[in-house]
Amino acid sequence: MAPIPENQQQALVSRLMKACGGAYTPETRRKYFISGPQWAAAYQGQALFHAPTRPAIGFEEIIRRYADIGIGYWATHDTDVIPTEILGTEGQWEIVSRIRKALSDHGVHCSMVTTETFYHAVWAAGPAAESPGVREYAKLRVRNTVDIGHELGASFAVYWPGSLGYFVQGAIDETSSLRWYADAINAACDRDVDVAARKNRPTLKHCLEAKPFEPQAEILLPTTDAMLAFISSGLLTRPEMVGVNPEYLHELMWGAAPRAALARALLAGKLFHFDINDGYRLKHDVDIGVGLVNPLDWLNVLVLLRSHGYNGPFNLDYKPPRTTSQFGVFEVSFPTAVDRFITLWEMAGEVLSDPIVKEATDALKVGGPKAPTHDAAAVTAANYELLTLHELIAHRLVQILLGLHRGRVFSIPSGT
Ligand code: 3MF
Ligand code: MG
Ligand code: MG
Repeated sequence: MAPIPENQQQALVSRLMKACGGAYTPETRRKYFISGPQWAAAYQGQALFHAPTRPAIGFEEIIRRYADIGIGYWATHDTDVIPTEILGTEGQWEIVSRIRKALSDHGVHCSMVTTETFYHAVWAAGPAAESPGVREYAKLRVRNTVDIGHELGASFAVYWPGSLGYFVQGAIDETSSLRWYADAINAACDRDVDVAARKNRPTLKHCLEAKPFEPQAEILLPTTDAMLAFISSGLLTRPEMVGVNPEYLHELMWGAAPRAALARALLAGKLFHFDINDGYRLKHDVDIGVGLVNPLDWLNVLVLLRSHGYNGPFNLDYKPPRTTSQFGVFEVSFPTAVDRFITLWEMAGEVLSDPIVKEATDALKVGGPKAPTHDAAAVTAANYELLTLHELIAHRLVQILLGLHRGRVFSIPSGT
């Protein structure tokens, strides 16, 4: 193959993208509660060891591009769109009204707002630092985000306390930090109750998002389970308003089974919001697009969520790779992420109605003949052969994932 001239490269990408097929229409994509974060599309490819690879891009263009793709919801940090210096001042409302216009021009809804409590130097010691001044500032910021959320018509507010922790131990008392962090969440909920009453809107769903490490070396609330314990610790004054926003990869990062972590949140009635992406166990937060690494695990996750009626947002909290161009972000990265999600979601529906999976799971639940309860050997024998169904079900799930349940087989060519 000859070198591809620069001015023919986008056309090549577009042609191969089309050849991939399997794309859903924007109308179909809009039927799912999929949200596109401002920060994901605006990510320029930078990191500690990486310079940016893409130009800056503003919210107006991102909202327009999301709308074209068929991503019907948008989410943002306060500082993704408003400079820190004018947050909480009159100046921010001019920007908020421009956002409202962009959203309404393109028929996109703001689903979620979140407060950035990790980037600016003011958070060097975290949002629940020893200094009362920093903590008052943190309250101002979360209250202000609640105000912005109501103004933009959001239903969810997310909190990721990734800087609630430390690099060196011994300088802070963790129990104080956790109490102070609860004070900030309480301030946000109190403000929400007031604003919601004034605007005649429902209160927001406040969602805590955990990540086991990064950016701090040690994080005080590192897992969704820790968040669930925090919610019921007695420190929150309105725990009924607070739930969780698990992120698929954040659970995988500490070695969890994301599906099991989600199940625990479902049981607690606290699964409000879900950040979707992919990556590897026990590695840093690589934020790869959903389904590119663990499609089988993703299928299983979605089977769980479908079977328990989860109806919250699926937030595309990933980072288009730094090898993807700005053109590629909107022509390849987002549409393919959305389409893999839709495919896996529909496949999960196929799993739930698959006669083999159904008969096997029903048989496991009904069990073998009644055996004397005190007799372990008899109870074992009564169910022994049925348990092979566990592996059979796992095989069936792979068949559904690979389309083999529709009869696709591979044969070895004769003569080899
Ligand atoms: C970091 C994250 C965050 C949170 C966001 C939402 C930048 O790993 O996942 O995204 O999702 O702050 O509040
Ligand atoms: Mg996230
Ligand atoms: Mg993340």
